[in-house]
Amino acid sequence: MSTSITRPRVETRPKTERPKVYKVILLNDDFTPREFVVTVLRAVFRMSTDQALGVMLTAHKRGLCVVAVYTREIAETKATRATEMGQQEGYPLMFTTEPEE
Ligand code: TYC
Repeated sequence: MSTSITRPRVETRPKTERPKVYKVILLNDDFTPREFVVTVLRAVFRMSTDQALGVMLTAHKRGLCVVAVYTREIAETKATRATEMGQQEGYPLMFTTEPEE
């Protein structure tokens, strides 16, 4: 009688999938006061005043600035909340989201 040996199959395929992340992008406009943009960045994205000033000035000079990167739901919630803070004051302040490559 022959004896057969069964070895466990070993999974060698590397797992390369990463959770998709989304950028929150701040767009410049000509009407929202600089100080208000800083207030929104501090409140919604929990930035220090220095960080918020840097992001606001980058958007002001270049037209836009990546604020932060999150999972899709968090990115969309924060972009909506931040945009709505501007709308409540009658400002055209706009945050958008975009998947990161
Ligand atoms: N450009 C605005 C101003 O001069 C300030 C501002 C900066 C508005 C960044 C939006 O994303 C922004 N009052």
